[in-house]
Amino acid sequence: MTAIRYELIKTCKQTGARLGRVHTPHGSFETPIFMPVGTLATVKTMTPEELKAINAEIILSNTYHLWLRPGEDIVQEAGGLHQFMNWDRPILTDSGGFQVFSLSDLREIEEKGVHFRNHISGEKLFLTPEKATQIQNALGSDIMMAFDECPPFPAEHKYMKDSVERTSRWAERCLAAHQRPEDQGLFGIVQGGEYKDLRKQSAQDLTSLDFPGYAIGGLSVGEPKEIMNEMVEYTTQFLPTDKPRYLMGVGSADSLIDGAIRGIDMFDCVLPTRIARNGTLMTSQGRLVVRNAKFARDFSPLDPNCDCYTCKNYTRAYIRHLIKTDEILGLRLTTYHNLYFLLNLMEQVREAIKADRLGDFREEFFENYGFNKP
Ligand code: PRF
Ligand code: ZN
Repeated sequence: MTAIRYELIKTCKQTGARLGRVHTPHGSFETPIFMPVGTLATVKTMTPEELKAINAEIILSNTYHLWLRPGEDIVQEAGGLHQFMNWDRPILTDSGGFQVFSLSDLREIEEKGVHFRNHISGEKLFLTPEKATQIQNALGSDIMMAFDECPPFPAEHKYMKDSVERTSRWAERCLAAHQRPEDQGLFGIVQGGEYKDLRKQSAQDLTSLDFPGYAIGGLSVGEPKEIMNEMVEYTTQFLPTDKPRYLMGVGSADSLIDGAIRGIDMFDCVLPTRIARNGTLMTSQGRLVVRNAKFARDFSPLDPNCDCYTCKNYTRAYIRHLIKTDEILGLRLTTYHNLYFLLNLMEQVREAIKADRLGDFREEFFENYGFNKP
């Protein structure tokens, strides 16, 4: 009867990373996994066929954006988000909590919800846990997220404690408002910033509510990487081992590996698609800024070790030209490569877990990527 089920397949003997499988009403996927972001019911520049060609198994979309445009009623009338956008694999929707805080100025938080201005029209809006849940029920995503507050870094302990407690009350209200538990799973989101006592309190509050999965939110908001890793490592001990764990908004290659090593199963981030559109590529040798003049006559592929469509057929010089002249094909080719790169990286992470060698894989990868810190 539950929409989402997690199956733990094995843990890596070298690192403790988890290899698992998440079952949803639109099929299952192996974890750890990266979810490309399709904010407005499209992963910018990519058709669903292209996403499938690079083995995207689940994508993320946004409650807040789809509520404003085109409106969840229209998506529902289309038959739900899967039908509306022609994507028949799993979809996760974020609740709007984070977007309200990151996109809108003039917001005011009260117990009932958040007042803010529409970032497009300036119109005054009010989002509540019930409303965020109702919108996600109308969209019909496989995995819905609870409506939370993601405070900025750094925030004072007193503020964070009040916020964590409010987020727990909101999570309970989301569960109560949820109308489709049989075909949509609602995940709770642990907050608490850089404070261990609050991370523990938040995780304990949420796990007592028995969600089918848990996210770790409030990280990758400007804190040093060491703090993020420490908080992830600390928080997972309070999460059940038989439910998926999702680290929200994290998508750099090194952080995906370091998150997997700490027991994270799911990740999402606009990073690969966003930086692709301004000409920054993720490669096995680190980041490459293809706009640089030094690539004007470079007729080699973006990443000589990549066998994606872009790398098999086009040169750095050509892609640099497309990006500098704002040609649409440039955006498509760079987005395709960056997503391929990260999805392929996660495939390698899963293979390394199967072989109990994720620690060795991390060393090799970081060596080539030009990082070499623990
Ligand atoms: N909450 C929600 N979405 C998010 C975050 C969060 O804390 C983050 C934090 N990096 C990204 N996306 N609801
Ligand atoms: Zn490539």
